[in-house]
Amino acid sequence: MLKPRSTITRELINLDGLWRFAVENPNVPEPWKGVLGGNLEAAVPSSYNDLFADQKIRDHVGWVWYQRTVRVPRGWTGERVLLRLDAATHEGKVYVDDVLVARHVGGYTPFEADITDHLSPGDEFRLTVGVNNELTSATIPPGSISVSQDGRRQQTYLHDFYNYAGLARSVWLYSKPERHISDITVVTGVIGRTGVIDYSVETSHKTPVRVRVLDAAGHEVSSAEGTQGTLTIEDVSLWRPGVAYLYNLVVELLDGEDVIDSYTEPFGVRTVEVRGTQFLINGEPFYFTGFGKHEDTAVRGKGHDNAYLVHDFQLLDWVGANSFRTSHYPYAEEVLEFADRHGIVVVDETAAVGLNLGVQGGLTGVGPKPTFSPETFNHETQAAHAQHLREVISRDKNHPSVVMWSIANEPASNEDGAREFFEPLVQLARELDPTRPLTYAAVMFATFQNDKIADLFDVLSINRYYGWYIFTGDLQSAEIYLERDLRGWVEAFGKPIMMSEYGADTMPGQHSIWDMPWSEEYQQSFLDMNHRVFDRIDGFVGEHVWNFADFQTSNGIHRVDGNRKGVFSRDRKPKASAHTLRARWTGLNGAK
Ligand code: GCB
Repeated sequence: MLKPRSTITRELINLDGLWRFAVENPNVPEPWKGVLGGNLEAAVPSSYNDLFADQKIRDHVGWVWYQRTVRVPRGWTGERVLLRLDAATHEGKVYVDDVLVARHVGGYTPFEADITDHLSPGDEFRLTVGVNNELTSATIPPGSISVSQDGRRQQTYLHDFYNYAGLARSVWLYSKPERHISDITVVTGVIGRTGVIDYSVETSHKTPVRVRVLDAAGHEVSSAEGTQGTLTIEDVSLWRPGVAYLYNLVVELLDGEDVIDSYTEPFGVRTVEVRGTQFLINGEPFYFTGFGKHEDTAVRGKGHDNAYLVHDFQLLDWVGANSFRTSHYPYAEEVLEFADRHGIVVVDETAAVGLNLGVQGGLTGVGPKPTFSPETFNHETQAAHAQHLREVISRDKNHPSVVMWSIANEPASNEDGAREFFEPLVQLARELDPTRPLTYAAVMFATFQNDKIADLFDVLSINRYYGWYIFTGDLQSAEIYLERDLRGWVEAFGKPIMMSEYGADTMPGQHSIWDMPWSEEYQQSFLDMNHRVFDRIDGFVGEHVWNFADFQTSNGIHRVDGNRKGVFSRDRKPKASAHTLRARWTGLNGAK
């Protein structure tokens, strides 16, 4: 699905701002049929949960309603008119006046509605969006709903971040011509100093297509005709980690000499390959330094915010990070575009987090029921996962910053049924994108001896908390067990291996001269211990600390206003460990 853009044939109106807001009310069964009651307003984009001083809204399980009026520009006569929601977490229903025009399940991917036939240019209409935050065994991520003694519906889930919901990304009204470009795929290669670009274009009608490549200065450097083909760029400027270079692919639909639709897709020329135990970008070994992140800030929840976007990337640069993982869901497209422009490497993760009932068994890893079974996570869950994969890869396939897909975080890959669940998904991901390596982040209970799916993937991403959840405060034992564990994976699979999570909760201002968990010094020593181990292992391709910043979670006795494993606080102040990482990573310079 193409991101809406303004071009010479397309116009774009941003609908962000303050919308009327109401929580579902059994006395108003069809709230879209009139003006929403009450006097609440919600900011878009933002999660709604933390906006209001009302626990009932924060804890609500079910539908909430957003509403505003919109006018279709008079000049859009003859054009197709579309609404596009970058995300409605986790399910959205869109009404134009009284009419349902779109329904979409999946909280972190965009969807749109063609509303041309419901309106005339110049008309004003009532736009109402219902958003549902429920997670079940048929959603990705999964969850379950129970009813408390006093009749309240309560949402539980198996992932460690707060279930923020609402319209956390932008909403758009846009126009495109009747005969239009509907999709573009760009795959890049390099031969010597020549960039080789395989492109393919999908169109609504059979119409001649012209494509042109413009360099960063706007000069045309290559062109071709037809819906698919190969373009070459002589003396190509590569997209490199830390040194981004983007070209523009201008795609035009032609009717004789007339351009009837035009769309510009930025792209970078780079290659990604796993060879032996190396992860290669442009044929050169790449060592990941960085973090698992979250979309999470105070008040906004998961609401996209450009100020935080800029600042977070500044901090990544300051600390010497060259990459991050979009743990545990695909982030707003603005984030990937920014990474494309600034040369930050991204491991793009799906929202498949919590496919693991073993976590309910604490450190035993044995849950109350098997994770994969007809009663627990089943064909319906798998179908939702497959649909989510299709949407993520279709949205993100042209971003040069994205070098690998992580198709799940901490699934029960050690349990029976894991292979049957994941093998078809791996196959699907490879069909959708044969060019990028695949990984998943392996949970503590999945060891090199009992994991059932690692051989299906290209890169081993390992989440481990030696020195935190086990051997708490005993870094000497932690070091021995961590090394043994990682070496086991290396020897069993012979694939590149990276640490996709390691971290220790830390309260800023807590200090100790001892190995004292929660102190700033302990977080530093914990990281140092991990790094000593990584540096002793051949075939190690990277380290992503958990987490970039503190983030909100559901309530728990081991959470203090959320998860405190951030190297930065939630408001992005460095803990002492930020300086430890900075010293190491600016030294490594990504050139390990
Ligand atoms: C994990 C999860 C992550 C949690 C983290 C923790 O293994 O992947 O989502 O936040 O552990 O801090 O417990």
